[in-house]
Amino acid sequence: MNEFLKAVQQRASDRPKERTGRTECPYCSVQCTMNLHEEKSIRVSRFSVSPNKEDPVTDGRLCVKGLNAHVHAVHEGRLKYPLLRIGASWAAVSWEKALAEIGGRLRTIQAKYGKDAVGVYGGGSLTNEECYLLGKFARVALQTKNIDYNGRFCMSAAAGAANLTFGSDRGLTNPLAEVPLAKCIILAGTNLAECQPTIMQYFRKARSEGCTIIVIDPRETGTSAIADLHLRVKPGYDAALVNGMLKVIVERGYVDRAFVESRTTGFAELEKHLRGVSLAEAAALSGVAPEAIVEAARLFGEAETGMVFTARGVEQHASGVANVRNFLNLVLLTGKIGRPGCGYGAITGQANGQGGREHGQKADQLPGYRLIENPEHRAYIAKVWGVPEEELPRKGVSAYEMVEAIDRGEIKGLIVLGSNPVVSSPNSRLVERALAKLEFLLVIDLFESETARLAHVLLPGSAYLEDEGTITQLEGRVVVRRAVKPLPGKAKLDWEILCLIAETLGKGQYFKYRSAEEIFNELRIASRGGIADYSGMTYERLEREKGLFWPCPDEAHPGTPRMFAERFGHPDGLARLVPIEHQNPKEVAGRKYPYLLTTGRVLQHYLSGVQTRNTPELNSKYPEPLMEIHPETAGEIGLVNGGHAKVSSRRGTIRLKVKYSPKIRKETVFVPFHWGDDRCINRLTNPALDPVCRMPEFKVCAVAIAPG
Ligand SMILES: Nc1nc2c(c(=O)[nH]1)N[C@H]1C(S)=C(S)[C@@H](COP(=O)(O)OP(=O)(O)OC[C@H]3O[C@@H](n4cnc5c(=O)[nH]c(N)nc54)[C@H](O)[C@@H]3O)O[C@H]1N2
Ligand SMILES: Nc1nc2c(c(=O)[nH]1)N[C@H]1C(S)=C(S)[C@@H](COP(=O)(O)OP(=O)(O)OC[C@H]3O[C@@H](n4cnc5c(=O)[nH]c(N)nc54)[C@H](O)[C@@H]3O)O[C@H]1N2
Ligand code: SF4
Ligand SMILES: [Mo]
Repeated sequence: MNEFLKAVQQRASDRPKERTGRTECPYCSVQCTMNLHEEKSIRVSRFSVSPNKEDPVTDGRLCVKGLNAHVHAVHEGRLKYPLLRIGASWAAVSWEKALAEIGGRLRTIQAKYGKDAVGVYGGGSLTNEECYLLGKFARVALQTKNIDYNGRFCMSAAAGAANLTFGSDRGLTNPLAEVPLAKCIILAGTNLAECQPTIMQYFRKARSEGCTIIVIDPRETGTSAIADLHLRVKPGYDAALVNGMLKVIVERGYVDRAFVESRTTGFAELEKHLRGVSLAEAAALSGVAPEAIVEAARLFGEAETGMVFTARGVEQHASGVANVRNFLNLVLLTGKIGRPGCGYGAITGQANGQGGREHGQKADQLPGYRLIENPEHRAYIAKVWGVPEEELPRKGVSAYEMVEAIDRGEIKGLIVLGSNPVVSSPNSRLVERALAKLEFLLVIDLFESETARLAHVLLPGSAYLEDEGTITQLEGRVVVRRAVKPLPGKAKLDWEILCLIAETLGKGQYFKYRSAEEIFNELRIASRGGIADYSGMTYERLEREKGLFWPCPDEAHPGTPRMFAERFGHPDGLARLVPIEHQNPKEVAGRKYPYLLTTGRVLQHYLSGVQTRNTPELNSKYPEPLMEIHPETAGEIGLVNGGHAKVSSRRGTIRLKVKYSPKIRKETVFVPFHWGDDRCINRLTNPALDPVCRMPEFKVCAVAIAPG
């Protein structure tokens, strides 16, 4: 047996077999902690969870997904053995055989077509250690430039905007504890009540202390229920709406002149641009009454303190970066950042949505938020990894563009870890078609996902209960998650699998880790001096101090809960105001496709749904996608509540159950995206990409609707 594999297996048998202890929810970015309990009887084990009252963020609150998260992890249907495709079926094989197959296939493809012919596709559910390792694996073990991850579909627009405007990107600039200090809060395109339910308490508390809450969303949600003012923007028109607000802010003298002068550049250009903006046009474009725009501007402008939060509703557009930058203009013009109760937050999505975009699994990036095209950054990381700088690949392409390259035959082999692109990518029919063309697809998952079904080799990876590592939650706080349960069957830890494949490719000397902590200690060095500097963090400190906020550049540093108190991240320390021209969405409603489709989430399901559809406690409450539609619009089309509709875009047609939603905009329908096959709404969505960050336009496309 391969010595390396022997060592991995020895470690597995040495690990404690305890099955109870403190863990963290694998789902959203709040990272609620909880205690897992096992009740053993002779034949079966029953698992349950209880809240952790000492949680630093949630005081022990858990949402329905967290309460049931363990169910998928202990599910009988978990993958337990490496599987090899034989014709239309799978054969369970040993790790030796699976690794030999993987090594052989990858080597053959790279010898025949070049190093870049193998791509790597990662995810934001992975720990920091695994995200870091995946980037290193692509650049050092495979030496391919083609690596990217599902965060392109998630945080990329907010990250792009924050980097351009502030010179640094951390989801929330302030800790959640400061939310109740804000006197006016704008929640734009974020449905916290269903997507991060356990932090709603902060917003409720703010409200009870006199804060005014403005929600910007085309439909009614659990979040809009707490709003004092709900602006039902037409999908795709946030930038136009904000231009209207900015105009009012300038004209009515709500600009914080001292802040603008001392902390920003670009005011003159922005002011000039706003002179050309008409409130009437902003209202007509965005579908929000001019009086409501003025009122929103007044409330935010007059408030002493205030915060703006955005999420995917504003960001998942082909103009996502510009949309977010306009909200940042609002924050900067009114001087509402860098002090208590004043700041901006891009609500991160996945468990490790934040850390996942910092340590090198992005096409253009190296660890610590460094850039792969920057000569100094390359030299530093090459030294940490012990490889010549010239051998590090250059920048690759974004997630959806990687799929297009597969479709064109330029990428022949792909490794997918922690994502299900067949369900979660826009224009998902193309993704299915492209992945089916691959000469070799390796998927490492917990279940046979829609993507895994197309694999040639399917490896059983680790769930959150089994896998130790650090996660950077939405505040920018890094926390340690400990393993509380052994792996099922022959499954292995995700990071061990990467090390094993590296060994098979003859690069084992760069991947000799014995624990996640050892990987973290290397990540700390790799991040030193970078924007996202973790070098002062140790597992011991992270546990003792209940997490640390980055940057944390040395072991005596307390971490940075509030960003930008004195300066922004650009070399001159100033933030950039910028004029934003409104752009129409890539598809507007027309004769053939007269309605607008927007997509998103429901409380009970998570992303592509592989984990939550395998959780009966959640799935039974919301078993199929419902299309939310205004009853009047439904009446015009001839649809009834609970009946079915056929929905078509330029890319395809699917059939969905109808749900009346009296407060959604009349031209807009909303469909959640947690299902595959003929219930996959991404068969309809538009893959038009943002020019800066390559985010697809998930949040608006034109559709036709008929009874069906
Ligand atoms: N229950 C649950 N929670 C989750 C997840 C999940 O799958 N399920 N996923 C996690 C992840 S990865 C993420 S990224 C976050 C996402 O969290 P959110 O971004 O809050 O979730 P979405 O439902 O995608 O979109 C939010 C809102 O945007 C609105 N919207 C649509 N189009 C527009 C528009 O053009 N402008 C504006 N202003 N609003 C618009 C939608 O109506 C929706 O209510 O949630 C995280 N939490
Ligand atoms: N229409 C539409 N599409 C969207 C969005 C939208 O709002 N609308 N939102 C986008 C957003 S924000 C996101 S984040 C993406 C996400 O979409 P995906 O990237 O597809 O995310 P998941 O469903 O989390 O996929 C995770 C896969 O990895 C597996 N998995 C989970 N945890 C682990 C682990 O620890 N180890 C291993 N080995 N496997 C694991 C799961 O079983 C699942 O098959 O979807 C995007 N797609
Ligand atoms: S899904 Fe989010 S809010 Fe719900 S328990 Fe998990 S981490 Fe907490
Ligand atoms: Mo996301």
